[in-house]
Amino acid sequence: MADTKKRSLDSDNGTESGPEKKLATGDGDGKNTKKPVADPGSEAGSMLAGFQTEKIMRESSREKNIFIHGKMGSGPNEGQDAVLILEKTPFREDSLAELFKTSELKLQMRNDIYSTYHMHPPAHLNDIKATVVCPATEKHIKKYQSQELFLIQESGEDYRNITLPYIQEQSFSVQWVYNILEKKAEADRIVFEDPDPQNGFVLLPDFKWDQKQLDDLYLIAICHQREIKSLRDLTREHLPLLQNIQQQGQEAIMKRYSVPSCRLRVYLHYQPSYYHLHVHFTVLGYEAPGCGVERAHLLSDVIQNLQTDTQHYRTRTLTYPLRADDALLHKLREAGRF
Ligand code: M7G
Repeated sequence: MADTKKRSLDSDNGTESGPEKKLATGDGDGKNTKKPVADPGSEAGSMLAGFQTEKIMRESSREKNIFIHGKMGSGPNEGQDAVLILEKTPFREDSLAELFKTSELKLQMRNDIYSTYHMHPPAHLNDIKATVVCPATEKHIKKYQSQELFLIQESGEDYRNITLPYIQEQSFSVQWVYNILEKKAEADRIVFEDPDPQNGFVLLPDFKWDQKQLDDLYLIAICHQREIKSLRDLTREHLPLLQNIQQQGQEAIMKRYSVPSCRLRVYLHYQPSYYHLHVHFTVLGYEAPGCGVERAHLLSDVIQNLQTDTQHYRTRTLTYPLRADDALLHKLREAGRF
């Protein structure tokens, strides 16, 4: 069984052995080639230099991240609303020796056998993952704002009468999904693709994963079919698609990262943020945001439920959390459903 805990995926000496391969590229068939990746970092330059913070939306010293709403200070998006997420990256076992050797250490305090230090590693061992959403809509800003959550019980009828019209009216654009499917973006990140228009999908790293280590492995499989919005649309006719995603997705992850299927949590979100069917693959032991019981539906359960009843997800009451300021919550409340 692969030890995913402290495995690094970006060894500086570039050696490729087992799962410690560089993640540079995929050529779409699951092979790990050595083609150089376009370095998106080079185009970013100092685009955050004039970033103006308007509000700290969320911050966690335990998770070492901060969610900021602000305005871009320079570049083509100057003055536009943006969400900026900064997150300290996990430690990598393979860089520890270099960390010890090259960091500057300043004594903070010493007492008996105890001492604490400020450690200043060189820049390349001290990176912060930055995610920028720009221009950010009001809905994006709300998505990242900490808010009280309420659990909703949505019947099949509620879905058809309230949720579906709401989704059709206002949900996040899925342009980024189409860009992936059409190879207009992230093409060099594709780990596996089955191009079949009915049952095929693209598997690639989720943008929450920096791919530097396996202990927070996170990939998404995006199906080629465009008309499946979410779990609610699934019937038995989609079983070949779902089984294909499960099987080929797991195989591709085993091949590329040496993480076996028994170490993977494979699930769909209900509600998702983006209404184009996709499946999340995260490694067990990593508490990925949204992997809790109130939002995640294991793909294997979904498959079994559809095998038992083709109308399962059309008729069953589904439970999920909504944020206090979510317009859908207000619509359900207006209809006396909450
Ligand atoms: P979701 O269940 O619709 O919503 O999952 P969530 O974001 O509330 O979990 C969408 C998944 O796609 C999430 O895990 C996102 O991190 C991921 N994702 C979102 N965007 C905009 C991108 C993107 O541009 N590229 C990639 N690779 N992943 C993305």
